[in-house]
Amino acid sequence: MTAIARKNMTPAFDVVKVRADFPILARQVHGKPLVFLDSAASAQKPRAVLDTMTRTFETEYANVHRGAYYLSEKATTNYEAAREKVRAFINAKSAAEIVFTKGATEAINLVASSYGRLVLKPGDEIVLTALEHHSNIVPWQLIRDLTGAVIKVVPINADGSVSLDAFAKVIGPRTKIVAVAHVSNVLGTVLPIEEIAELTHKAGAKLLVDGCQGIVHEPIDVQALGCDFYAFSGHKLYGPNAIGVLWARNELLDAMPPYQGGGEMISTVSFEKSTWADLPAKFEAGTPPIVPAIGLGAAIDYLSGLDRVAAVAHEQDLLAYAMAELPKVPGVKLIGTAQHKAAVQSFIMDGAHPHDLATVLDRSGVCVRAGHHCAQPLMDVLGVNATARASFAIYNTRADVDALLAALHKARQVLL
Ligand code: C6P
Repeated sequence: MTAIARKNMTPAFDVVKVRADFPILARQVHGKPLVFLDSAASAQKPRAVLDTMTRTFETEYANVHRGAYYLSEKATTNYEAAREKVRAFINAKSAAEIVFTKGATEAINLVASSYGRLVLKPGDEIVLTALEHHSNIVPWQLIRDLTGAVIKVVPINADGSVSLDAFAKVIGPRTKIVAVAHVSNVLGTVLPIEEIAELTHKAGAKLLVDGCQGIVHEPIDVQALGCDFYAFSGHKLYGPNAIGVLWARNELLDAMPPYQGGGEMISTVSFEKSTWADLPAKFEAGTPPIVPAIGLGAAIDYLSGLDRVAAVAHEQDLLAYAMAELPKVPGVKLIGTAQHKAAVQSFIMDGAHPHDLATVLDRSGVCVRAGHHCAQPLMDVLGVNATARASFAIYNTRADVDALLAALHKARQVLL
């Protein structure tokens, strides 16, 4: 083993082996080794996922739940096996509680539209936080405007944390729904979901967790978290895009009206009246994302084969290293310094627009995201138009952080 390989290894987590599982990491961009620090936007895919999807298309593809022939039965078995893998991965009680969607955005829209329509009356309150992604704001605005409900916002602290006191002040007798990110995609803040669930339930309301970033960075047990809805996207979890998951308690899904109508979600149809299929089909209208779901199952198999506790420790090491070293680059300021953080770090550089910064970093092979990260209200609170953001995944190394730091020094010379 080379010295570089040894430097990149923590005892329980073999990042060199993990990197070898992700073919794209071997490529260069602009003649430089790829340093991919934008996994919060979409993670790269291990070969196991790519191979599973190719094999499915090449040898086991047909529509699901319809055909009385071998291939359709095989595809159906694989699709439903993926649902069971998701169930086990998040410790849901039953596979009927796992609804496949095309992403977290659709999952949240489903809840806002269906559950929101069921429970919200004029004057009822929907509680969000100031750090939410647009996907956990706009669906609630749409249902607010239809029902006459009101949106209330829990403020954040200067370091990007959200205190329980602030929740306690905003959640009240009119609160029907609390909807919060598990992990902020901009600040990396991890929200105290179990405690928020307690406050929510004390008020007789339900808690939706936008788990897009949360599920990536720590093992999830939806029953232990105590929330009522948990939404996430496959593409951030090393799976394909066009697949997401809504988990909800069975009794809630049972009570909720369908979100979309069409094939698959019905039991009977006549021009007078239609009746609905059992869960989870009631919420899966039309031909579902068959191969993406199977690909997500492969991503879950892949992650389950790793020591996830060691993986979290590895990512936390990268975060701590980046948080210590980034401010040493002249003019660089960290945005998001809460105590409990996942491996996502926003920053700005004095005198350089984050977009220009990201463009210059790219010339060094370093991919970071720049912009408002679909969190414009948060940008307003922070008093910035945009940030640059480095997000770390299981395949990143301290050498990647070093490459970012070197590229930032170079960028200063180009931009300032
Ligand atoms: N964030 C980023 O931060 P979709 O597009 O449905 O897969 O995920 C939407 C979404 C919802 N909630 C959170 C907390 C998110 O981070 C995201 C996606 C990406 O780069 C794209 S804006």
